[in-house]
Amino acid sequence: MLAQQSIAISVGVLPNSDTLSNCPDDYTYNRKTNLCVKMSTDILNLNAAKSKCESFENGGLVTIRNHNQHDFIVQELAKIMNPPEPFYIDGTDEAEEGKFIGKDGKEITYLDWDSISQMDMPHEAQDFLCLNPTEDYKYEDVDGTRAYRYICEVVSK
Ligand SMILES: [Ca+2]
Repeated sequence: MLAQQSIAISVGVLPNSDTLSNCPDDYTYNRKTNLCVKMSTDILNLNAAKSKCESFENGGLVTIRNHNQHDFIVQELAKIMNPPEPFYIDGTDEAEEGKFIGKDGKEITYLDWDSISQMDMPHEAQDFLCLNPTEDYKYEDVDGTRAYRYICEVVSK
């Protein structure tokens, strides 16, 4: 006699145009900007923050490429942060002063500096980007040693 086999029917969720196939559950996907991001709840120095974001495949600190993406991030931060705090994002000018390179190796041409960054200490020692909470999350260059919140992204495959 043949054993009765139970047939498992998997109830799959149909792919939704508002999601990215490899965007993790606890990340937020924004279709307009094609960003899949997560704002950290912990605070870490730059290297530790970077490693944490990289624990997901195709993950890293978020690279902001244009005004729309920056706007989206600022809006998300406004929803969750009160009072606002600094956040690390991707981009470094370690190799060549003043030329910020993203994690994909390409230059970041969208740089929305705050009013103080370009006038303060020598920039040789400040090679990383952070969003300045006191100036609408515009950019500040920092040395990466301080523990801040950070924004991770997972890039589409
Ligand atoms: Ca620098």
